[in-house]
Amino acid sequence: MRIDIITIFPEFFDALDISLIGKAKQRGLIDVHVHDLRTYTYDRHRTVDDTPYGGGAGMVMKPEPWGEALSEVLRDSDAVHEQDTALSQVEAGAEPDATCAPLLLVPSPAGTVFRQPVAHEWAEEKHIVFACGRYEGIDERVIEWARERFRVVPFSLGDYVLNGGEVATMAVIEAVVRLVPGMVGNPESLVEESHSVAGDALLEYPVYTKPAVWEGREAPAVLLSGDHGKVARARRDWQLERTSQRRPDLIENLRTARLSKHDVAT
Ligand code: 6GU
Repeated sequence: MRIDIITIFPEFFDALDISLIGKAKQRGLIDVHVHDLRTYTYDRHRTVDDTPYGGGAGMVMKPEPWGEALSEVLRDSDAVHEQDTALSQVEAGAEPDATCAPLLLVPSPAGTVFRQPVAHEWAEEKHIVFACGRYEGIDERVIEWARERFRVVPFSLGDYVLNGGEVATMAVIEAVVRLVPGMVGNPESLVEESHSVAGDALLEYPVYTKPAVWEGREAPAVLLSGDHGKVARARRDWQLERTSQRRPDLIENLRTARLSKHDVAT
């Protein structure tokens, strides 16, 4: 998977060399390219924003640097695509796909909320581009122009406001890259975790390790019983208890999902 990031804060992404993502880069599972938006400005002050037409607070990102940056990424993407097409032709039965335009992800508090099922979809992509703007936004004509060249998805992490798209981009990269085939050692751990698509969409149960007693607190006896059935039932109870306390909305989703499955079956 190739990932391009366009930002006015390229240093933010130095952290991609750490931990799991760093390993993915070293192993060649992902190929990350960070572009400084100011490279595509030509004035002395390298201006990327301006006051909004119609008035109002804050600044809006100017369209011209975005047009240039995205055009450069598109030229690189053609190379990615040609490489891949050549490979699949060698593999036989080369299938022309209509989904070859790169995916352009635009972090915005006005986007649709990013969730785990979407992380699984994006983990299958060949080329993802992140356009990190400031929260007041990029001139809307850039998005319209980009829709003719990319598959554009404005996304949000949730109902709160960040100053720019960089932290949201890091979050999505971490969520997506760990799902890229070959990333996680034991795929079973992906099923059990919170919000898992294949699992039950309940929160994870609390976990314990040695020592058996710490600061006078005992680990739950059932976990030391060696009875796998009992352990599984206890964990299921803890999951339900924790989820109904912290995320009652997930319990409601589960109920409606079960109901609709029942409707189909009968
Ligand atoms: Cl993706 N961007 C910004 N600027 N703020 C956010 C967000 C994204 N998600 C939640 N708040």
